[in-house]
Amino acid sequence: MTVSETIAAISTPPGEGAIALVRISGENAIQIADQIFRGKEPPSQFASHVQHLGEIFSVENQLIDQVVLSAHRAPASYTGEDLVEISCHGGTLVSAKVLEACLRAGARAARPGEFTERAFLNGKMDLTQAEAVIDLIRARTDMALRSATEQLEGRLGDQIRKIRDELIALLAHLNASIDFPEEGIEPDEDETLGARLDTIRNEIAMLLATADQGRVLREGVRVVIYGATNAGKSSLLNRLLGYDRVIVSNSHGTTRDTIEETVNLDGVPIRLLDTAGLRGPESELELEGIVRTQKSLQLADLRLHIADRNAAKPSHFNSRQLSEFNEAASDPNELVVLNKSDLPEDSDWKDFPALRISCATGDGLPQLKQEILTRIHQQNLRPESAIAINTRHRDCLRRALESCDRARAALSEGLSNEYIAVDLDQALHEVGEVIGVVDVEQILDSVFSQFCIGK
Ligand SMILES: Nc1nc2c(ncn2[C@@H]2O[C@H](COP(=O)(O)OP(=O)(O)OP(=O)(O)O)[C@@H](O)[C@H]2O)c(=O)[nH]1
Ligand SMILES: [Mg+2]
Repeated sequence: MTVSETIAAISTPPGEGAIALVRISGENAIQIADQIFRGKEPPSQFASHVQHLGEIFSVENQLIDQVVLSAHRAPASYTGEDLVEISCHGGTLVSAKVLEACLRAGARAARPGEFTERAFLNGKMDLTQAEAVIDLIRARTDMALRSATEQLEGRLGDQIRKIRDELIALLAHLNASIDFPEEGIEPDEDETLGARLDTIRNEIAMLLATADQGRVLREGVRVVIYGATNAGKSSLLNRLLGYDRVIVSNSHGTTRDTIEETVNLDGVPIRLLDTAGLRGPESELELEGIVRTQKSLQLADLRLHIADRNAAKPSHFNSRQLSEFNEAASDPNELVVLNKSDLPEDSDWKDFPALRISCATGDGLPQLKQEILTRIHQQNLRPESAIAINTRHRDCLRRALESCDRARAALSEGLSNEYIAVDLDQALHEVGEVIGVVDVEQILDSVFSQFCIGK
């Protein structure tokens, strides 16, 4: 597939830096470079991928900057098209002028992601790899970075292609036995067909099971800090973050809104939410804050219930009100923490089984961090495997799984192979969506190569 327009953009972030990179991609990229670059020889004479020193001039013949330019000839470039890279000085104005020169010489300003989109359209990468580029840029922990790198290398794409190939082979066999009965192609026995279907189904299900990991890698584990007013929730957020992000005060009801920050706990990204303290609200505003607390709790992967051990046990603690959030005291998603261990303990808390910490002195915080990680681990939220699908992949794979299940049910009900083939065809389409290939022609190719029908 060719894309005719030549595009250009500044590929480095805005602002001052040592170097800024301007890229041009498309059929006319090198010809545009010839128009604006002056050096020992024009870019059209450059060997591919070799950097040359020279100067960029505007169409009005004004010198803009001294640059280093390289031409990357199709198809051996990031986009798969002719690609020119110009490294100029990193001033905002300089790079803007270099870009302007490219545009006036005939390029069009690129849309966000358009270079990677072209790489995909020109078959340089599949969709999962294109998505990995953005994951890589956004990665905030080593684990997220590793996962993005592996996806960029095509590990997820390889798994998807394997499932597709199995589906294609199965469909090819089914279709051949339907369409060419005189060729003596025996349909698979129901049992064999069933077993092959089950294998495919399991492979899809295993990929689907990485969706939670994918969410954790891309967004983080949601940990919500909640409890009575003045318990020290905001102090805990500040402590875990390592700086004073939230206002802390001795008056009850200080925090009125939910506040979210990300911390990196031993490589696991954690989205930490501080919430408005729970009490009988004294104003509309406070009530709204408490409603938000409740909403956050519903979406939490882990809840940290903080209480002030220096004060009496709040009435909500073991009452029905609490059980709205917390069905069972032994809920693995709930961690009760008694704060202010530097102060004397109220008799209400005698022998109360909970972790004791002090946000004032930092006592017990290493244990709390460890316990948070243990709980996350127990929920399988700790990303271990590098393959982790995103929401779009999950949507495609869920539909594919349903199609496989329908095919399986059709088989169990003894329906004819035509019915099974319709569902498998659907599954093939849905699996293909993950990597951006939806080419059913391949089934025919596969039929011909496997069964020599054109003899
Ligand atoms: N002595 C002692 N005081 C603490 C500790 N943690 C917090 N405090 C104090 O307790 C008070 C309340 O702390 P916050 O962090 O604002 O409490 P909160 O739970 O966010 O309160 P609301 O936002 O009103 O719900 C402040 O005066 C803190 O300095 C602790 O470990 N020891
Ligand atoms: Mg607070």
